[in-house]
Amino acid sequence: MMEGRVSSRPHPEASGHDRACPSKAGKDMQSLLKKLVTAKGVLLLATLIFCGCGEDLTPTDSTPPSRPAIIPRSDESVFLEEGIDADPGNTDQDYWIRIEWEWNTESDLFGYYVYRMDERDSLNQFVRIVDLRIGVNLLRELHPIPFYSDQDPTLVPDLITGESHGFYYYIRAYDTSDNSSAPSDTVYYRLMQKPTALMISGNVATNFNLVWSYYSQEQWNYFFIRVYQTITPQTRVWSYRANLLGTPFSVPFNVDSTASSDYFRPGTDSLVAGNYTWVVDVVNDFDLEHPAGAETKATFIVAP
Ligand SMILES: [Ca+2]
Ligand SMILES: [Ca+2]
Repeated sequence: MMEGRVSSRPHPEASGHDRACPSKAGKDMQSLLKKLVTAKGVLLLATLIFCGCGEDLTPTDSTPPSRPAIIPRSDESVFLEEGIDADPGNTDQDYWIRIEWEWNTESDLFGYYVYRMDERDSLNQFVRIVDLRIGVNLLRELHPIPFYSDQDPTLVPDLITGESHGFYYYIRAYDTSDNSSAPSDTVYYRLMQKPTALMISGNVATNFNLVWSYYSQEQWNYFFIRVYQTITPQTRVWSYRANLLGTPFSVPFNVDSTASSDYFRPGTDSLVAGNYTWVVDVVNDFDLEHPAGAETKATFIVAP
């Protein structure tokens, strides 16, 4: 009596009657489950998933993100530098290289791989040194410019001979299906010895010198000094190109009178109260394809 009355079945979802699925799965669920415990069944399951069985399974994504745009290096003699550069780190012992690039716009972007090659590597082999996950290592809200600061000990110049060596970097973007983009452009930097013993000499508010020590066996072109208040984003209090090639390494603050008037107490030469950071950037840009340098930073406080 029930035969032929398919439409009155209590569980129409088990019927398979109005499905596009080509298998018998809907007709005999029990038999299917038995089959699934066998190797053959696993194959059947794979076939069912592949067929889609009329469910809204998303097709496999095989489209990689576009090739990331690495940011080219800016001139060292600007206040806000961009692109590959020495990262001053926190102390005069931190030999770090920083690279920067633009955010990819794909909605399934999942992270970036960073690759590095030592210029001494006779095999010319790039090695993947880090996997940066979006939302873990890189946050769109916090990092308008995505970056990586390489802090590997191999970057440190030989502390006895002073000999330094450079590194090449490129990056790839990857998505949630682990499709990797084509490699970005390659960038290069070489870390020289860092300036040390940064100190303020004189009255910190009104009349003082910025003083440091420097030793390097190789030539450099000039030093670039940056002074800013210790807040983000950095805004220029003073920056200055110091063409010093021998000791003493000492520059009177605002010697060229170009410091920003925003940071002086009205009608005086006295800095407004606050926490300040200053950086000594040693610049070797004789070979623009193989830039070298180092940066060290220190802080000082101007009392109210
Ligand atoms: Ca994709
Ligand atoms: Ca620099």
